[in-house]
Amino acid sequence: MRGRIYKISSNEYTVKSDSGEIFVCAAKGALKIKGDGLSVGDLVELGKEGVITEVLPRKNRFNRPNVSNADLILVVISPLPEPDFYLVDKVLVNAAFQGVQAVIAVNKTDIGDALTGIVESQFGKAGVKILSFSAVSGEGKEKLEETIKGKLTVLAGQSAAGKTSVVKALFGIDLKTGDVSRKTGRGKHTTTCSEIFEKDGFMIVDTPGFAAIDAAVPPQNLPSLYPEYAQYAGECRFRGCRHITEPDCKIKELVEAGELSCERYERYKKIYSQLFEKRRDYEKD
Ligand SMILES: Nc1nc2c(ncn2[C@@H]2O[C@H](COP(=O)(O)OP(=O)(O)OP(=O)(O)O)[C@@H](O)[C@H]2O)c(=O)[nH]1
Ligand SMILES: [Mg+2]
Ligand SMILES: [Zn+2]
Repeated sequence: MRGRIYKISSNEYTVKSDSGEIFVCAAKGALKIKGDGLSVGDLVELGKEGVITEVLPRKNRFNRPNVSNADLILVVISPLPEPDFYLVDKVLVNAAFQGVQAVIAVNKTDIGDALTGIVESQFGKAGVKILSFSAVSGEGKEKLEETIKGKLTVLAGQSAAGKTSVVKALFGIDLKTGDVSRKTGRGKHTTTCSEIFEKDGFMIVDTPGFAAIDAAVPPQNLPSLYPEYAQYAGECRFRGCRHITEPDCKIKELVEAGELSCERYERYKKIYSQLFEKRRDYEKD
C-alpha cells in the first residue's frame, strides 16, 4: 500500500494512504538516517502492521523547511516581524535550483500596505509572483487560492510572519498561532513541526518558522538562479561572468543604471561569497 507522509512527530509518522485512510506508522530503521531521513510530503510504501518500508523517488527535497515533493514554495513575509529579504533570496535560490516555482506572499496588509511596493521594487523582475493579502481580514484570499489550488504548497518563512494564520484563513480551522515578542521584535516559534493540511483541492504544508537558512547550491550555479540576471547571459564580456569583479558586466551596468534592484544585487554578492568560502573550506578537507 502506498501513501504520503502528512506529519512527523518524534518516531510517529502520520501517513495518508492512496485510498484516503490515515495511519500512524513507524518506519524501518534504515529510513531514519540522520539528515536524510523521511520528510513530510514523502511518498512511501507501507508494509504489514503499518511500517514504512520504502520511500519512493522524490521530485525535490528541501532542508529548511524539511519537506519533499513540493509543487510550490510560498514565502510568507509581513511588515511585523520586519522582513528579512536575505532569507527570502536564499529560499528563492534553493527553490530555483530544484526547479520549484516560488511565490512571495506579503501578509498582514491590514496593518500597512507599504511592504508590497518594496517587494515589487526588489523582486519584481525575479521571476516570482508577488501576492499580498491579510490572513486576518481575508483581503486577497481569492488570488492566493487561485495560485495554490491543486499544488502541494509549502509555507516558508520567519516565525510570526503568519504561516499558520494562512492555513486558518483558508481552511476555517482553529490552530495555535503566536505573537511577535515585544522584547526582540521576532516571532516565538509557535509551530514546531511540519504538517500537511488538505481540503477541497488545497494541500498546504505548515512549517516551523526559521531565522537562518543556507543557500544549498554550488557557487557557479548562482548566476543562473537569478532569472533577471540569467536573461542577460551572453551580454557580459566574459562567458560565465559571475557579475562580481569582471569588467564590462551587463548586470553591474543595469544595477548602476537602476534597472535592476541594487539591494538584491548586494545580497547576491554576499550569498556568492559565502558559497565560495564554503566550497573552499570543503576543498581543504
Ligand atoms: N494584523 C494581522 N496579524 C496577523 C495576520 N496574520 C497573522 N497575524 C498575527 O501574526 C502572529 C503570528 O502568526 P502565526 O500564524 O502564528 O505565524 P507563523 O508564521 O505561523 O509563526 P511560527 O509558527 O512561529 O513560524 C499572530 O499573532 C497572528 O494573529 C494578518 O493578516 N494581520
Ligand atoms: Mg506557525
Ligand atoms: Zn556579468
